[in-house]
Amino acid sequence: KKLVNWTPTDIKADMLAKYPPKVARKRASQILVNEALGNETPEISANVRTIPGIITMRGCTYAGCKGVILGPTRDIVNITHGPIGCGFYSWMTRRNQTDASAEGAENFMPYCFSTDMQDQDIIFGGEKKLQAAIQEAYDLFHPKAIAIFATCPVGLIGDDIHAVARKMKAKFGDCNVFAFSCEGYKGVSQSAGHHIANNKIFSEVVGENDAEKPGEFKINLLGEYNIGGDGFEIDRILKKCGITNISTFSGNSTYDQFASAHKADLSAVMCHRSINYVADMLETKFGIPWIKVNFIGAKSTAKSLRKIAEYFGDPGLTARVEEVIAEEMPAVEAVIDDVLPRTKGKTAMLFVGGSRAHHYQDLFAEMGMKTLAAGYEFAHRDDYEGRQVIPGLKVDADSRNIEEIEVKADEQRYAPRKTSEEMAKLEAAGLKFKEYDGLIPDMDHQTLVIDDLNQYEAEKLVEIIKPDVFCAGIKEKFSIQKLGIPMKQLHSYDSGGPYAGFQGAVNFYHEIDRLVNSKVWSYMKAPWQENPELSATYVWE
Ligand code: CFN
Ligand code: HCA
Repeated sequence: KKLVNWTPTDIKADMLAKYPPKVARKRASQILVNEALGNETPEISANVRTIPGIITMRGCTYAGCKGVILGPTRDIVNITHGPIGCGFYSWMTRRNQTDASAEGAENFMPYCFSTDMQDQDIIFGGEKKLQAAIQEAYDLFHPKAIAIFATCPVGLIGDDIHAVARKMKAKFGDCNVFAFSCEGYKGVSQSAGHHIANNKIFSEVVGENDAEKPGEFKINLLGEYNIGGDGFEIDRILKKCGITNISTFSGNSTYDQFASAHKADLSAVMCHRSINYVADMLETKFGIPWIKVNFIGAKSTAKSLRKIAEYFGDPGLTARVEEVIAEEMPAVEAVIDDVLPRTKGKTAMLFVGGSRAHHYQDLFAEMGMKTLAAGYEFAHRDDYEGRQVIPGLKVDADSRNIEEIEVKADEQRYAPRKTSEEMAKLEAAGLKFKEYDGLIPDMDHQTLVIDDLNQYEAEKLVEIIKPDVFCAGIKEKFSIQKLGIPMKQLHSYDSGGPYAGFQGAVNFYHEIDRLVNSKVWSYMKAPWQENPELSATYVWE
């Protein structure tokens, strides 16, 4: 069935119609009917504050720092300085897996460490309580490192968490203690939290262990968080190819992996949004170049392996990569052949974080499914546009001024897309540029690209377009399903995964096939089915 009397431009207008004029103007710049053509990528407004009152899908800076970046490192004790809710709700909800099976390996991830601030701590200050918590964690576990994360009230009352960290580090002598000013309200979204976390890991930990790492073709895998075991599948494939992953930021990671990252030959960047600046800093400080990869989708996995092999230029590695692809692809193709008659022509919408709304389109394309609308919660313009990056950009590492850092880093990246002559001139002047894929140029014409989608617009999109599957997070899960549309969580993968690499692609094909072909959704009555006047204007045939 196809919507016949509405164009994407009409849909955009309909979504904006109910807003007050000022809100409509702002949202209009974040909703794009895609008309990307060759070098002409249209501009979208991104990484701007959500309008108060709108029910955003976004998370906070604390979530980005503690939950996303540091959460998956198993041998650092992560203490949340704040009321217990912040620690509790970021405790194991992201499904980042780890493998601590090696003898003697430490794993603090199952614990939830928090200072559990109370009213009196807010009134009289929480530094003493924090100091006691650090001491307690040290006495109990003797970890290599303790990290402290500020929540909103800590910033408001002005506890000096950095001073406490310095004092305890000096006191212990054998345990690195560092703190993150990642109060939830800082910045625009969780993206600011990634930046705060990564800057500190870079300045406090990277480069600490200078011992050579064994193995050939050494890479860092940046921006892979081992959700649902994705990182395990990628590591299986890399190992099979003879590529040595010495450090993942930060899925299945350890303190020592960060400390040794400067010993790699190449950084491969999976999620650009959460870590591009670390790739740049590794290049500037240690001379390690980086390339963009994507292990979501079987074809993208093959392409990424070839890209890594091409970088090393070793005939043995190139041959081995081809062998691995040839070995893995038949199982993938067999499942595609099976599901394709049932999935071909179906439609999807993806509104997820800062990279998956883009990466997962490859998996849907492999199943013959079209993405009609997509967008990020908090990505920046470079993720949408795939613009050139100038390696070696200077980032101010003072994490207290994160808004300025994020804006400065963006300004350096969003020089308007250059013509080839302009590029040649700049390259002759010694500047190097990188191109990577962007969501906008990769999507079809007349699709909708929407930044920071909200509850109201999500329902409107579903009402008008009725996709076969909607992908987002837990806050969207049930409101979408109540509209009779299957909803797949692409953050936590619901209870599934891995979806990365070859075996992950097979898992995904099976799950989506089951989801979009289940009759159960037709038993749900959406509001517009009970009140037909709501959708009377949309004609389907
Ligand atoms: S694992 Fe990553 S892939 S790190 Fe980032 S931008 Fe979040 S936690 Mo949720 S699923 Fe999501 Fe990405 Fe990178 Fe995850 S799309 S929102 S902050 N994300
Ligand atoms: C976060 C983490 C999150 C939330 C997912 C969701 C994740 O942003 O705090 O909304 O379902 O992947 O766990 O993105």
